[in-house]
Amino acid sequence: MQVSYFHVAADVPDAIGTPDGPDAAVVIDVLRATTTIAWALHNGAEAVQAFADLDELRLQSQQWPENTRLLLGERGGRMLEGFDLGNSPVAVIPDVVKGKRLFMSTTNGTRALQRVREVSMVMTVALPNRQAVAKQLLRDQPERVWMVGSGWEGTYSLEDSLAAGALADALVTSGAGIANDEMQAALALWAQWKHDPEACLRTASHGQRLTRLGNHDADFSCCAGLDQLSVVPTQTEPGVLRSISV
Ligand code: 3SL
Repeated sequence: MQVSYFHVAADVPDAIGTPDGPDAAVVIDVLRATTTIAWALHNGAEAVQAFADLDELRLQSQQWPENTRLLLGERGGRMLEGFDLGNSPVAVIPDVVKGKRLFMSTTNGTRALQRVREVSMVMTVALPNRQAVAKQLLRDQPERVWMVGSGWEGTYSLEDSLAAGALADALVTSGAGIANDEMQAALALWAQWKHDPEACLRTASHGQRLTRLGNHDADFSCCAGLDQLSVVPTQTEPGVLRSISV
């Protein structure tokens, strides 16, 4: 297995679906989309359906029974008008999400998912399910794995690189190879912050943005919690993530 990391969707090479393309893609949005997805599926959501485009989300969600759907999302960190939930991983508790389909759109995370949706194996990872995703990859042994960060509006984000390094660390110790410099740098970042990931999240520019928007202490703590969940959010049809437990 060879693992590469791309900081943002726009860096992903145009090779998906060709012999040079990936066998698996792993999307990362630590603050907060892929953390929320992991917790929502862990807490019993039927599926998370991700949309880059809000009009498309509204259209598709209306075709779903009202009592089993929830609209979840944000722009710029703020909950969207008319939506049921923002993008906080501590809000997707069992009482709220169990049995529901979550129609989700976020500033960056769902765009990254859209970029790789044609890859035959697509998963999402965050710090709470890092080891679960590593186990699944080690079991499936895709030859070429592309991790994709969500960043912020096309720019690098520290916390996504941290999680890429955390996942790579678990893979490399089981024999995976590093395929690009971005992945090497992410590993170095993980080595620096692994004893205090929450400090890294709070230092990151998006962490600071969330702090400016209000108290997000519970979100920081949740997003920084390492290896707590066994759920592997896996794309089972285009844009739809379901829970696979390892
Ligand atoms: O950018 C995203 O997709 C979101 O995760 C950002 S936020 O943390 O919800 O503001």
